[in-house]
Amino acid sequence: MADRMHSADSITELDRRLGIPGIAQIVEGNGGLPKVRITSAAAEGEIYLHGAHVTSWHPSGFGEALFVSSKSRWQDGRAIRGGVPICFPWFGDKAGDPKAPAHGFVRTKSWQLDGISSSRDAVTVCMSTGSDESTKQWRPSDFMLIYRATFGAELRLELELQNAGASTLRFEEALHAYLKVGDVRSVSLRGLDGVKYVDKTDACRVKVQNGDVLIAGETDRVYLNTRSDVEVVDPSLRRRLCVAKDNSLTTVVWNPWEEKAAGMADLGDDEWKQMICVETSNVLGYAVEVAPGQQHRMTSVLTLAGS
Ligand code: TA6
Repeated sequence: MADRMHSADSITELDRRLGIPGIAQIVEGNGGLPKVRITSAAAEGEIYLHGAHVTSWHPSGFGEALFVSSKSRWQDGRAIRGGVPICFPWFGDKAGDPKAPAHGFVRTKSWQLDGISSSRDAVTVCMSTGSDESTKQWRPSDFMLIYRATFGAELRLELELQNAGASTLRFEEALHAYLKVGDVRSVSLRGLDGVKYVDKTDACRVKVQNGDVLIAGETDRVYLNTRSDVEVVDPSLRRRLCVAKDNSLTTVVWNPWEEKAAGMADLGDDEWKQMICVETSNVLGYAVEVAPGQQHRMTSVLTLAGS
């Protein structure tokens, strides 16, 4: 398993082996962490080996779609604030284990870069990570996670879990996407009307969404049993960001708002206004169970359109 592969030589070696000249280069990113930088006709983008973390995607003709905090940390063992963190094998706090890292352990791990391929209109980066000593202190399971990120006119993210163990593996998962918006106070989210949700800002009470989702305070909701696309309508940037998904039965919507944001060291003071998280996921009562030798794949597809 790849871990701590950050020397300049190893980055150069990785680029020599897997880079595609003029299209995909492996270079040193923030904090000296290696990243794949994509510059194709269809889109530009970035993904770090640290957490297999996509930090940038902008399809040609549009600006950046993802939010990354100016105060984010860029170091082993810490999560990047923004982009698309991968939450696995639990979401939020680990039940009964307050010492366990929030959102699991793969977003703070260095993943292995397995390959980069390019077609006429998209570039696919494939990474993987699996169970090892560091994961077994939290979860005894044997597993392999494979992640394919395709950068093109759409951003397609596929997370595949392979159960390499002898017993059924139960887990939660989320692609915790931070979408960049002009002003979160003026956006509306379509596609969740009539859907039940758990309101984490109100003692986890279960409520029903009425109409579009508007953000007028701290928002932390898990929408349940929904396969629907979510469209973020952004009048300030005059665009619509759509999140479509497959094999996902929950959607998390989050914005910390002012007060909570002020308490977050890795988020700039006013930056909460420029982000909304819409998270393709399987969490809470919709955790996934995979039998030995079987796999499960969850997909999220981001698209941008003018409005
Ligand atoms: O996805 C929403 C959420 O679970 C919130 O409860 C909030 O904690 C957020 O994730 C960020 O979590 P983090 O561990 O990255 O600070």
